[in-house]
Amino acid sequence: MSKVQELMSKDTKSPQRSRPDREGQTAVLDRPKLKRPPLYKVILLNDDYTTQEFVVLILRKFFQKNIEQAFELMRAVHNTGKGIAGVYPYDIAVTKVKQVENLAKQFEMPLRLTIEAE
Ligand code: TYC
Repeated sequence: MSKVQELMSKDTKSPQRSRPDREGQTAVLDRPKLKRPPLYKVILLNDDYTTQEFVVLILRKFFQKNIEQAFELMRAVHNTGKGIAGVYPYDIAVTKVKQVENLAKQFEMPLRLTIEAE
């Protein structure tokens, strides 16, 4: 087998941990191991003025909840002060907070959200 054939025959798709036969060898042909991005909780905060209906709408539109999930979470936030709307990589979490707070502003609702590292 030529050097080129040898190179082509190597399985570059499997991560090294699934190749015990290559343990201890330099992993130049393996794909770099990708770390998953850290995740952040988008936390919905209760207030006295945002309508329950608006919160349910937000949870359906931005956080992919169905009617039952949205209503249950809205009631939980109403009763306890806060609740997790969703968990996302940082940029997505930040974008959701901005989009929701912008829409709330347009509807003159004081709805607020925060972000917390998982
Ligand atoms: N407490 C609000 C009311 O009774 C409803 C509400 C629920 C507001 C959840 C914000 O994140 C919230 N109208």
